[in-house]
Amino acid sequence: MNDTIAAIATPFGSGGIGVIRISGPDAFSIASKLFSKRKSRFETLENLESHKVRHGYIFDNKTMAVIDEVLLIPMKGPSSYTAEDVIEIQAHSGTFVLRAVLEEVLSLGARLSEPGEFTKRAFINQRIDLTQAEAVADIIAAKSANALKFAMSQILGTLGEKIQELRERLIQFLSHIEVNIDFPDDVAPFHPSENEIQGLTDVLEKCREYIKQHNDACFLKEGIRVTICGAPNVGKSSLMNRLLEKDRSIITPIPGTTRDPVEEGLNIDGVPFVITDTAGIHQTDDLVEIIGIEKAKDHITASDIILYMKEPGSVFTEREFEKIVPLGKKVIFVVNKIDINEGNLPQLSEKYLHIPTVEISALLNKGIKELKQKILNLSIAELDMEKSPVIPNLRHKKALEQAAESLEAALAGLENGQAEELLAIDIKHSIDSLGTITGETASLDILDNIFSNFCIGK
Ligand SMILES: Nc1nc2c(ncn2[C@@H]2O[C@H](COP(=O)(O)OP(=O)(O)OP(=O)(O)O)[C@@H](O)[C@H]2O)c(=O)[nH]1
Ligand SMILES: [Mg+2]
Repeated sequence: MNDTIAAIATPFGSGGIGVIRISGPDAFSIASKLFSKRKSRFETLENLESHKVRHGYIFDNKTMAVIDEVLLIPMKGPSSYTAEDVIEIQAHSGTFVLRAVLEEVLSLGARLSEPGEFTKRAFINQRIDLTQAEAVADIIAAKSANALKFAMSQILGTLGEKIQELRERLIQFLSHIEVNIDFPDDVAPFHPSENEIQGLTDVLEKCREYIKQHNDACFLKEGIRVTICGAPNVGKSSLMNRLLEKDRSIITPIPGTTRDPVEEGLNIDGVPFVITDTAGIHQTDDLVEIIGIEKAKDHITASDIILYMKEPGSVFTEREFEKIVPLGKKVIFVVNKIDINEGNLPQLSEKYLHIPTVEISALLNKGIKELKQKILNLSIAELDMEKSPVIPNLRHKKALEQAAESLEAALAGLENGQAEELLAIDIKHSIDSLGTITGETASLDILDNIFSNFCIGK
């Protein structure tokens, strides 16, 4: 933490501009040794005024040749990304030129940063909490408008603040118990008020609510898995291509065309999906088809929504349906090729009438919009995006589960008249678990794990 780090902060390859970032106590002195206002002669800048963009040139310190024409942005700590002295150099973006500038910076005493080290310094210097640091990675990885919205809410500190509120309520309760433990003779025996007990129950409820929000919304990051399945030749690949609006799967009149599952990302109204086209499921002796059908079944098991396809005129049997679709899965019944035989649709029995049905013609591109809308409705029915701006990630969820478990133990202990010392231990566990979310009590392992997933320069 006492040294100065540097890295190329923009992606490799050609582009408009590329940014080199330097952070640490020597950032300003390094900048003054390689940056000059004039291209003809090197002129050391005595004072780099903070937050003022300067135009100039980067020099090779040995040969005194100009490496690039740049903009230089000095930011004095703590008013910077890392809360340390930071220099950002906007150079031309080419792999060679950026490396040349970076090498110059390193030769003047900076060290190449590790992945996520700039953000880690922002966290260690307490400019941001751990949830905000994680949100930086989420913003970079966001694949949909909603994922970006939630990441932005987290970077503004919403989740961190909510967790902090819960922790503070528990800390208050704990201090009440501890007074009793430390000075048993001076104060009345420990009897939490109704209000205090209600407080614990409220915190527990909140933990459970956030866990539920994680479960409801985690698909926003990974994408909801949708698998198209059905008999050979019903038009699964044709539907796949219509959904994606591009020729991704091979379509032929020959049954058994698709063998390997074909997977592709799709965004519907800002919600990310992963759509899979699979081999037609039927009885066969063809070894390749058999393997394809096994893979299709694996995808069906792992998917969140199944598009079960049929043709008009074909028979719907419960036995076949139940063999393919696991109990409790979200299903949409898709009847394709309505251009051929509109009247004669497969009849669903009473038991399956609740399944949404959509009639389409993949060939004529009919009914695809309605199907997309049904897929969307089925996915986000339970999630109120406006009301829940706080979406914990998997790490937060695990910490919340631990916090909730300790709180349940504490509440049960209160009912059974458990000793104050044991009660204090449970409450303390809960406080510490919540602290790992914001980073207050996060171990080095947790920190390393989080920041090693960042890119270099962030
Ligand atoms: N008339 C009509 N033909 C269609 C429609 N959708 C697909 N087809 C035709 O049906 C045939 C099979 O289409 P595919 O999309 O390859 O069917 P599939 O279910 O992927 O078939 P397999 O991969 O072999 O299981 C092709 O000749 C398509 O042109 C439709 O809506 N109407
Ligand atoms: Mg196919």
